[in-house]
Amino acid sequence: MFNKILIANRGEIAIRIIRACKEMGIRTLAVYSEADRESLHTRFADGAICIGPAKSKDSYLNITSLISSMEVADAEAVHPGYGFLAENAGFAEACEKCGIKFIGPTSALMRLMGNKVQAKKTAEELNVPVLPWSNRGISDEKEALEVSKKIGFPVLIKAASGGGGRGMKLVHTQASLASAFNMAKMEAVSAFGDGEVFIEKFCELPRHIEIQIVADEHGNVVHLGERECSIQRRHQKILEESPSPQVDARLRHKMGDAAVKLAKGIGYTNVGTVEFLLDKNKNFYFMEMNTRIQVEHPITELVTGVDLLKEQINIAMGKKLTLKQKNIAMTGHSIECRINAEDPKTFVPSPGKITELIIPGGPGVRVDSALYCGYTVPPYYDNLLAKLIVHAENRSEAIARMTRALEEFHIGGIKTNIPLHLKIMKDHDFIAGMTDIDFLSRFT
Ligand code: MV4
Repeated sequence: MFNKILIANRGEIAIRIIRACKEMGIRTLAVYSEADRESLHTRFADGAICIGPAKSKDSYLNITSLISSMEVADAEAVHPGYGFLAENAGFAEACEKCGIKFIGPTSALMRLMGNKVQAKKTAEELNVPVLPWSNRGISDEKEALEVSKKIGFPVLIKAASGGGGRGMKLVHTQASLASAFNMAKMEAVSAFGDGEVFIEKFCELPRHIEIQIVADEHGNVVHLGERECSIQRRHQKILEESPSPQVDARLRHKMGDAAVKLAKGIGYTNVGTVEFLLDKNKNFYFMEMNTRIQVEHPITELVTGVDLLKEQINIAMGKKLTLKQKNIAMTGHSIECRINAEDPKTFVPSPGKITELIIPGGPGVRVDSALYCGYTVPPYYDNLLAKLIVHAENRSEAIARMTRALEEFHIGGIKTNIPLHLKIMKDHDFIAGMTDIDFLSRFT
């Protein structure tokens, strides 16, 4: 049993973690930057330590400060949340060396899945479907051309250390390959400090479907079905739902099996997400594995009734899963809207003081947020203000519920994307469940 957990994060996810700890009788230690003195997570935790200046690099990403905070305050485990150090294998390794339990998989597994060439190779070896690809990192133009011809244009050049869609180059013809290849390599060096790239067959207008998995430290793995995450802009998701309107029980079973096979094959532990692309013909292909709790985890919690944060903590304490695959069912339909501090038309961030706040409620509504009236949203971090999550008996009722909850939601003093979400709720393609990854660019 953990006595005290340090929460190496801020905002709504820090609060989500504190809530789980409190219900489990575990003490919590918050950390905060100088810009977050007035943040709700510092008040909700049992204790709080300032770890540095506003800039993430100097505070939430400062591994030395975090480790010494844990030692000073006697915290035996750390929850990284999402973003910041959540997928930093170096941080997980530093914790392992200091005898601090990192609530997540091992540093070795994070490193394996963090390299997209290694991850893909591993998936392929385990017979998880992948798109035709170079089968290795590609270092020169000549190799790139040979491989691309074999795969067939169009191809995508991706950074091995990239992920989340950053640093991809689409190449339609042989003539434009060399320059795109060299550019991709250079950009990969400057963005990730690693110039390794690989080449993959381009999949046109796919959907992004991901499977949630839960794995204990005794070899038991289950999946909790899928999330449909195609509605995004520049690789930032803005709305997610579960189940996907495009996935039936048979496909869910196949994708879930593939995700569990991968997790078991690599000895994965804690919660994780296996990302797939689903093409027009409903073939699915492994893309990446995320080794963290994700922003959109609540929709899975609402349709399965599983508390993913408590699962994470119990697993990290060495407990065996009590979940059994045959007992996991998806009930009803859940949608999450990410409410961001931004102009709904230009997407320009809009930090500032919240002067009025009315939070929606009523049946089937959940709001995960760190907002309060009078709070000033700092300009230094991501602009997620709140996650508005609904659960209803079926998809059309979930859309109706989300519409009325969005109408109730009032945030005064700053701009938010609530109007954009209301527009999506009325869109015919959305209502029909026709949401591929280009939905939002067609829409705005
Ligand atoms: C692709 C693809 C098309 N073909 N790979 C972007 C995020 C990363 N996980 C993988 N990504 C993509 N990989 C092939 N071979 C299109 C995307 C992609 C995308 C995927 C999921 C959600 C949104 C996306 C937006 C643009 C591109």
